[in-house]
Amino acid sequence: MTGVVIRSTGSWYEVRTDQGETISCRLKGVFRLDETRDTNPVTVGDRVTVSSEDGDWMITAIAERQNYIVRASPKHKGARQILAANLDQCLLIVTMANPRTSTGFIDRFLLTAEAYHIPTHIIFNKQDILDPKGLKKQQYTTDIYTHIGYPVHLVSTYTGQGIEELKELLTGKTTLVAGHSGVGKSSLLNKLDPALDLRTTDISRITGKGMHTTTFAEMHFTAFGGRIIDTPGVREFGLMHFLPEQISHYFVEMRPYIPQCRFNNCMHDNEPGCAVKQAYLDGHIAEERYINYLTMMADYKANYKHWEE
Ligand SMILES: Nc1nc2c(ncn2[C@@H]2O[C@H](COP(=O)(O)OP(=O)(O)O)[C@@H](O)[C@H]2O)c(=O)[nH]1
Ligand SMILES: [Mg+2]
Ligand SMILES: [Zn+2]
Repeated sequence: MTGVVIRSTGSWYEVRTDQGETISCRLKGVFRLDETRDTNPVTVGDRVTVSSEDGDWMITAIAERQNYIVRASPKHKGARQILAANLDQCLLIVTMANPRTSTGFIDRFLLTAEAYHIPTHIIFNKQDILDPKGLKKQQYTTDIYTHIGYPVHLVSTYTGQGIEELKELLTGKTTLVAGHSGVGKSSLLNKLDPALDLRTTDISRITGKGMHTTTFAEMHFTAFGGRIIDTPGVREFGLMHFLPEQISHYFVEMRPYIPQCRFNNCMHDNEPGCAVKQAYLDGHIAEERYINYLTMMADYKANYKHWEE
């Protein structure tokens, strides 16, 4: 039998079979011996083959992934955790209200999504509580992203603003929903399909960015015909699986300038004849994006020693 992994706890995997039944499975030992740096050999969204052995369901084969999205493992330094596989698109949920999402976080997520060619929409939630200052900040930020081709949607799970539009976007697709804890991911999914009945956390109980109510990524089948993967509040996306010289290629607006740099190993910082920096100075690349790029490069240097090798 074949199906899709909808939830994984590390030792048990829930699989929704193509017949529409949900079964709990274990993983055949052979997959654990794999020489990978991944902390999880099977992830939500994986297409698998299952068979019954001595009354237990076992995953016996994993289909090749079309794509996947990863982060640095929060527990094991140097290892990576595959968050989800076989995605049609990502929704990055952010808000300029409480807890405000930084463009640094947005850009890290976009970098990962670009690297794996997964189209991403940015959803600005909590429209109902933005004050004039928040609205101004939001306008400034949405302009940056729409200008470089990322679709932006303004929504409120409280008033219902933008919800129908999102439903259309999700119908018939497998979508990863990501964003900090407290931005309203679970509330949004409940609004899209009340039958999901996901737990939400009162904002007053969310301290900083460390609170996680969703412990594991999980795929939901919605009434309107979409597959949605809800993820734990993702704090950080690690960069360790990228080469430093690749990073600028995943900043879409930098791409056309890169071939015009004087040195073909230009890192677009202080090298003479850098076309990317010139484009920034000429106002063709947003300051926040350029600064976030430099911050990521500095971060990379500080954290990954093989940089110099
Ligand atoms: N004002 C306002 N609050 C919201 C909105 N959506 C969610 N919230 C609140 O934000 C908090 C966190 O929501 P939750 O869905 O648990 O966030 P998650 O951690 O991203 O899943 C809860 O107190 C929600 O009631 C919204 O559109 N407007
Ligand atoms: Mg949640
Ligand atoms: Zn350059």
